[in-house]
Amino acid sequence: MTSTPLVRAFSGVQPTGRLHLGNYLGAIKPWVEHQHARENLFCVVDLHALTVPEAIKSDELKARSRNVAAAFLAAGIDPSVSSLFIQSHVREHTELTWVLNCVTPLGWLERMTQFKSKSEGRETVGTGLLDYPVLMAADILLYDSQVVPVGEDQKQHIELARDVAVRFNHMFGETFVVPQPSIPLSGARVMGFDEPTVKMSKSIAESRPHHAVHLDDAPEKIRKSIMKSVTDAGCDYDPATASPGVVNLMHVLSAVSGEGIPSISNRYTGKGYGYLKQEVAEAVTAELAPVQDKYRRLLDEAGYLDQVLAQSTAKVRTLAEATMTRVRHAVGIG
Ligand code: AQP
Repeated sequence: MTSTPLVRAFSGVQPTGRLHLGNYLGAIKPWVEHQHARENLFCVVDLHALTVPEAIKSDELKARSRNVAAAFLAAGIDPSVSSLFIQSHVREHTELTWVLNCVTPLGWLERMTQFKSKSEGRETVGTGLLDYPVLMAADILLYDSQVVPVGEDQKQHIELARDVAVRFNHMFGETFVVPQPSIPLSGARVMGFDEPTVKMSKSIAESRPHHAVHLDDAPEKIRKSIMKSVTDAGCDYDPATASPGVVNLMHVLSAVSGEGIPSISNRYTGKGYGYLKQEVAEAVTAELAPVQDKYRRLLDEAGYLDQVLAQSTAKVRTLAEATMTRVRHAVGIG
């Protein structure tokens, strides 16, 4: 009897700062939930972190990459079914990026909303920031990934990866698998607790203490940030009309507990927002407690983490080398 091969999924997180609840609910938690139904490659994308060089102190980047890898394991990534590695340890990511750069029209990159928002107000912008989506396309296409689980903010980049794959295949013959995004229903866009009209973000959280809940925050800090979260003066839980802060809290609760938004909205109708905040704070604290415990243990006994990273890197390198052999042959290099 032959078994159907599992769908291969690739996803990554940048080591640009401490991971927050948005990274956890939008990306890591859904990865963990689906990992036994897929073949998974989880990557700490440190080359992406270099696109904002001033945010990175070189002595910190290595440590941050390890911390993100430890957070993946702590959140439940199982290395017996998932590969966990650091992007810069597999050189083919940069080689494929160059090849893809040469087939990607500049206009496609200039249209990316993340490039526009991250370059806004800056005097100079590194070419790497513009090229970020091509590096991301290379990450995905290098492993013949069929599915890319991400938060909603990355949807446009996945569409670009698809377009690049189709264009390359058209120019040089069938070489790449065309990937699909996989976006969770709840938690796909967690908003800042201090400003619920902007996406919760690592870089904003660096300078605003109650913007985010970090995965390694103490329980008192988690409660404080959620209890202080911005709502409004009314009492509206209808997801169609409620203020962004209330909708955000309901989505966070739904993503953590699995309860649907209509049910949460019904339960709270007629009650003050303080009750909802209280429940969200308790649910998030309880959800993160075992993750935090395991995270501390993993960083204390680093040998296990190094072993997982080394084994995974060796495994994924084989896949990357096979793809690059095809690509070099298709374009006539190497
Ligand atoms: N607020 C969010 N809600 C839901 N999902 C989110 N993700 C990020 N923010 C949210 C998802 O987390 C994964 C990893 O993201 P990333 O670190 O690679 O890049 P990012 O989206 O740029 O994350 P940040 O936190 O906003 O970092 P900075 O401030 O450094 O740019 C992705 O799947 C993303 O969708």
